[in-house]
Amino acid sequence: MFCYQCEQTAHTDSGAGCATSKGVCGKDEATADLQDLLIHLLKGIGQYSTRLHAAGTPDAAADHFILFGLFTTLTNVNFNRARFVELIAEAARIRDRVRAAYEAANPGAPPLGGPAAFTPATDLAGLLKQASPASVRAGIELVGEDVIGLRSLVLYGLKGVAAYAHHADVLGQTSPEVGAGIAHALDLLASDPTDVPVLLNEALALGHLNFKVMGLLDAANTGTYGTPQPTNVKVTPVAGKAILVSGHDLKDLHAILEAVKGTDINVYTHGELLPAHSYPNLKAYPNLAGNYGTAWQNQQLEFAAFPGPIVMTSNCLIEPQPAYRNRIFTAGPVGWPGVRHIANGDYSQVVQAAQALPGFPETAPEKTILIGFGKDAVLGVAGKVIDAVKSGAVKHFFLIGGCDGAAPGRNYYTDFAEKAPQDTILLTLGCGKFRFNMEDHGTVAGLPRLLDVGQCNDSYSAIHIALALANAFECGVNDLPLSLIVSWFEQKAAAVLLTLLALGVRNVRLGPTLPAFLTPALVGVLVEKFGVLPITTAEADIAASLNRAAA
Ligand code: SF4
Ligand code: SF3
Repeated sequence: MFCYQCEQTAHTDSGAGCATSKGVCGKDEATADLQDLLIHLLKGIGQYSTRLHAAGTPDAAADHFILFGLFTTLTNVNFNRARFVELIAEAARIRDRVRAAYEAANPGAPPLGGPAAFTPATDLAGLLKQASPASVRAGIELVGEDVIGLRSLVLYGLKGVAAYAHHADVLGQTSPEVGAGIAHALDLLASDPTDVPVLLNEALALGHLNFKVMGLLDAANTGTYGTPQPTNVKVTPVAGKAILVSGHDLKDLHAILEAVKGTDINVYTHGELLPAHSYPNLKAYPNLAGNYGTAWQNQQLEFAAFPGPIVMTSNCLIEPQPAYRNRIFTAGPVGWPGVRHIANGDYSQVVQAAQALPGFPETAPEKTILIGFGKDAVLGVAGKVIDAVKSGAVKHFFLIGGCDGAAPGRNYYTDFAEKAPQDTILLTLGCGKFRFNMEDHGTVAGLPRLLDVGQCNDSYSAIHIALALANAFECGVNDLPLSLIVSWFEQKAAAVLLTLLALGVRNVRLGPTLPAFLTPALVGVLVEKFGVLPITTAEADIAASLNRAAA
């Protein structure tokens, strides 16, 4: 096994990367190797799919499968090796189907090589023997660390794009352009590319594609559940039976709210599902009681203390503890061996589990937090925001966005939010906000100082706000009194970073550490071409941001 796709990858004397029998996240060697093989087969599908797209005859089912398959390999999504054996077999069947379509349309064309020609074994032992050439490090002795790192940047960015595209896809928002872009990237990776400019261009192309995907996701969420509104959300439990829903997937939450209709079961959101409370068509459900807990890395304590069933709809899942293993369920791309999986959107067994479990014995003293500042809510008060900047009442905006995690260096983000001057506005999104969103940050110029834009899935909204402000001030995004303080953990964040770079956004402060797959040479490119800055200390970075804006 070798994996260095996330921020918490192992660091040892022999370098960065989880390379023993188990990754830091709990992914075991067999599962890691099977994920590599699944990606290898997805590359093979991509080789044919990109040609079918070019001919105007895409296989939509293959495109859906690619999104789902890539999503299962994100950090903290699926740890179930048996599921990967099934997915590999399904991938081979789909690859054979797109190959047949391609060959029928191109009689006499030479067969494609590489992953397109790969025949997976039919059992676990056979598959594990085949895994080594599919590793991200395969061929490193020939091409070197920089090329492997750049291929990894493309692959991990691609995984993030695919995950967002899958979220949009389940709500019916997709486009052939997305399928074509993803197949193109897989086809390129299948060719074991070594050309640095080609790989860099592909990374930026994925950044642009991700912007489109996130626009589709925004349309999917708002089109289905309405436009997010500023909303006070209870973050304290109420007496009664309870279900906890975590991850990012609004559709699963909606299905659960439908399943508990007419019962007295309270549904709580966890982690990245907090923003669900701001959608009119979700908050209208009386059973949606509030938000419970914080970010993903605290789930083992929080889930153990929750007195009802828990549903993981997407990332981030970590090893279920015995205290709640028999009352946690997975859905969609998520999986853990031995944990019950809801494959068909039927949540009746979760409802039954809630009825059988004790629920909260009493109602805690009420506390609420304000959320729901997506692009429409913020731009609805754009006049006020612009006046506040022009009058000098608001000096600067900080977008403190992205993932949370367990690294001690992540206190930086708490410090940053606490130490940012009172005449600044803090925009936030992603699960990193749980480090500071339960505090009262006050108001400035009649506006709340902390504006919660939503999930990491809502990065589109934040970029849209920045572009609209730049338009209003008749300047570029880089000339706004705005600094982006990005915390990354997994591959969705890699995709968002590529989008920011592709859109020409400079001076992104990235932490808590830089990705291990970025070699010093690649970091040099990011610093020189895109002005990416590693974080230092909150005090120094706040001062530097304000000085730059004043200069
Ligand atoms: Fe290690 Fe992260 Fe890969 Fe898990 S996902 S094996 S923690 S690099
Ligand atoms: Fe968080 Fe996993 Fe990235 Fe959606 S839930 S931001 S880490």
